Amino acid sequence: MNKISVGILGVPFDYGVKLVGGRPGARFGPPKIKEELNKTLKNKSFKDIEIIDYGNITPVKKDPKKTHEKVTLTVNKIIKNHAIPIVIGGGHDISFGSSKAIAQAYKKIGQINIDAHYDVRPVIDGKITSGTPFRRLLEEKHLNGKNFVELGVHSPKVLKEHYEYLMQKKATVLKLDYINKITIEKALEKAFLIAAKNTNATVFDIDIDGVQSRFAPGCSAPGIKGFTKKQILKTAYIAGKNKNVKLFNLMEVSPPYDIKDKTVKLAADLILQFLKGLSERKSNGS
Ligand SMILES: [Mn+2]
Repeated sequence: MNKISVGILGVPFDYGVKLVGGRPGARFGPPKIKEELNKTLKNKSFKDIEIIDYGNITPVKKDPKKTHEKVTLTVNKIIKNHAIPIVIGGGHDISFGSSKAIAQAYKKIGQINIDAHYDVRPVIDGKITSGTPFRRLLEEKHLNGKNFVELGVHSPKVLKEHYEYLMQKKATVLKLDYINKITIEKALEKAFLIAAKNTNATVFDIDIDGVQSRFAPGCSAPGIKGFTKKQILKTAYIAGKNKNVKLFNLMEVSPPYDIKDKTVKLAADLILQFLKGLSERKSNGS
């Protein structure tokens, strides 16, 4: 019986957060989250899953584009080794690099993003900020809007023109209030169907700022509103279980703003839930 391989890659880079005017600090996320994860994995291993640490990308200083290119190359390598990558940020701009690798490998992809924001800001004057990853994926045709689902937006600060851009691209937006009305399970069921329609792989993203600040204070832009801890853990489990999911991007955890390692611990728990889901994917024979 073959094991499922998982490749964990850290990207300690938050220059994109600085460029958008946010509070940098997410570059400290990968080592802290890995440390926490390894502590837990010592006592709790998944017998059907082999976990390989691919280390951390050495970022190209003040150069998101080149850093993302390095991410794409390494994620390609992980895929070639038949492993499912889990990419830990860093700023959310990094997801462009990892999702692009999945698009190269699988041709047609779907993308699900759990986030307080849309992250479809345009790249102005070549400035690739942490608010741009999905705009870039859509514009560079790695992703078709019809297979893109955003879950959890609630902030009154999100721009109307970004919403309109998404509608024009035929993307799907499920706002927090609506998700709470229909339940997170139902919302994800919808999201995964949309992402899988006529595609070969689905990418699953969590921006930790989509979670309520009482559970995840350690990020650039914490908000009082958002998903609960229970909800977000459920999303990672469901994503792990879904056989179409070929990449998990876990972004924006910023240890310098964390309180008692709450956010780092939550991030490690999210990976564990994803792994738990993956191990069940296996036993389903899928
Ligand atoms: Mn984001």
